[in-house]
Amino acid sequence: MKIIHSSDWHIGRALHGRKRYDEFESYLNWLLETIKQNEINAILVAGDIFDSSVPGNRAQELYYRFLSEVSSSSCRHVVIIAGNHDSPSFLNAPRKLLRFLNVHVVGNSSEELNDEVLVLCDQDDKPELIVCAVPYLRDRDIRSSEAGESLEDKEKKLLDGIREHYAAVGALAEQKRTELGLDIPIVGMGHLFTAGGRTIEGDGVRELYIGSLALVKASSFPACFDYTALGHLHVPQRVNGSETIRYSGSPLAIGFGEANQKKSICQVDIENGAVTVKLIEVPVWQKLESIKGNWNEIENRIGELVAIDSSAWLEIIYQGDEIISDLQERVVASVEDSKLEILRIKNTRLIDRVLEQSGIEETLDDLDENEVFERCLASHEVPQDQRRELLSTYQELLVSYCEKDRQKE
Ligand SMILES: [Mn+2]
Repeated sequence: MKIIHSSDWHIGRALHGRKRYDEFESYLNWLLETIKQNEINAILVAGDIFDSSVPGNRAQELYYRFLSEVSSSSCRHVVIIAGNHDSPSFLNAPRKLLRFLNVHVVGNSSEELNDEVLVLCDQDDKPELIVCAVPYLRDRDIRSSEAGESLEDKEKKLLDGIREHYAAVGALAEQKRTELGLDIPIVGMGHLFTAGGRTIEGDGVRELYIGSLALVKASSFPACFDYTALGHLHVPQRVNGSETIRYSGSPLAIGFGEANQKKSICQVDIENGAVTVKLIEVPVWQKLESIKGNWNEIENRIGELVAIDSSAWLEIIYQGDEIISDLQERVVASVEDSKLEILRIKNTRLIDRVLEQSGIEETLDDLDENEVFERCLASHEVPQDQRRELLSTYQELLVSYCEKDRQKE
């Protein structure tokens, strides 16, 4: 049994306003070729298929074209779970139709555990693999909140709920395997943040749960899982050093912070109970580079890139002491007649200086949601001892806002 595990495609996501459909298309074409060449039998996509809960038509076209092409290849099974960026009802809407292509979609968790425990059969209709396809578990899917609960109570309930959910699907998978009387592998899936996971600033990994303690432990996954295919973190990594509990990571660098990262997908081979995992590196179709430093350093690096006829997309972060008021003009002039494209210019010096005075040059783009709220608390002179609770209440509100499935009617 040869399986590919990928996640966090974020189809449709733009980078500082620059659309990236060519890269998404190149990735899906490459993935299809890789599946054919390596004679892969199943692909598991662990959430965040789309970047938005209302993906544009071009994003949808890429997704459906990939599904129709993959289903006519050696790949007998496609299993897709929703991530926190996906709309569960949007992913679920075509699920009955997609079943005819051997594509299984699990958009949300329901009372019916059978929907998450899939028995997949080979071409002779003989069961060959069980997949516990657990989607991103929304707070309301698992936790029944009560008035007057402390933050710690809420977090504990959430973690207990996630662990119990995995224990229940694991038990059901084992029960099904026993009933079948076949020694077939069980693979788990999930879209969550595990304790010890690595992220990179600016990678757009949205905080999933309220507070910071609610990180799922690797031991929450049942022992019967031969492999656990996770999504959400964009850096490819093992969980807790385990070879068989992994994040595949995103196939594209989602932000400049990931520019130098090697992206990969996991190929998981399961043969007579033995699991081997190898990483297949994803090619880079669009080079990204972040150039930081004083003006001389920035100018020199741009010069080097122009000389090699680079077509990289650049982020320029000016950190020099000298005050440069025409930074934008200088940068634009330095890439003139080249293939380089400037996506973002940040003048930290200017911000530092102006912040000392009035803060007016700071734009919303430079702050995340929590920082905006912290500024709000500061400007209203809210006492320090009240801020922690207000911030956690605000985060709770933010999570429930992000999790609302607006397209659902
Ligand atoms: Mn995610």
